[in-house]
Amino acid sequence: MRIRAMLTAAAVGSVVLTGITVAPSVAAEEPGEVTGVVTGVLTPEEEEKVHAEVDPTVKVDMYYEGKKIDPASDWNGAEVCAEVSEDGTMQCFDDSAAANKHLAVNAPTAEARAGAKKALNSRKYQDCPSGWVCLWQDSNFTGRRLQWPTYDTAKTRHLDQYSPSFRDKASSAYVNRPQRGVEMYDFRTGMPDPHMFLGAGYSRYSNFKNIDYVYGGSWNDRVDAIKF
Ligand SMILES: [Ca+2]
Repeated sequence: MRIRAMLTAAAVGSVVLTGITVAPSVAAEEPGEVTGVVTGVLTPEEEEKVHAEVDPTVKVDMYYEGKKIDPASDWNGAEVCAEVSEDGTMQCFDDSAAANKHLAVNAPTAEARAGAKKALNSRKYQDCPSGWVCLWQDSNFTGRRLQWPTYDTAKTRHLDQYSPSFRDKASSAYVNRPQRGVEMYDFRTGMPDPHMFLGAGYSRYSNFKNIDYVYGGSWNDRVDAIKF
């Protein structure tokens, strides 16, 4: 892995200024659709400027697994390539997870590093579609997942109903809808059943270990039923 140059603050500034002007896709967490598209032709001055800025004969160096990719080949099996230096150098990866892991540390700007880090840490919850409630077996929205749609009225399901049973397994959750929270239960014999409420409004719970359980400990691996 080679990163060519550490950029100075001034250079970073110039990257921002000369970057793509469709800003929402850079900064927004969940960018909305672009509603307007403008098409047309360049003025002669604009044309001269853009031609001066790009030279298709100057090839960009692309690296994958520590080696330069043969320009005559495809990407040697890589799936994602990202610019990692202001000189245009590209680093290629097997998948998004590998890319974000590398870029969280090595991307050329602080903003790009932060974005990669965020994507690396929270990407998984987006696997739960809008309008659904999801429970994962592991923390940080990983492992086996169960998901339930939003009906007109709330339903209750015992997690022992699934095969293999999901009872005492849930560790993270995402309520991916604007309204109606979720209630979860732990059935206990000989003592009142604890319950907890997950808020509506696209709320995420990355680790049930962070949620206190009324009899001590946490809610991790305790949920027996869900009302959604
Ligand atoms: Ca339980």
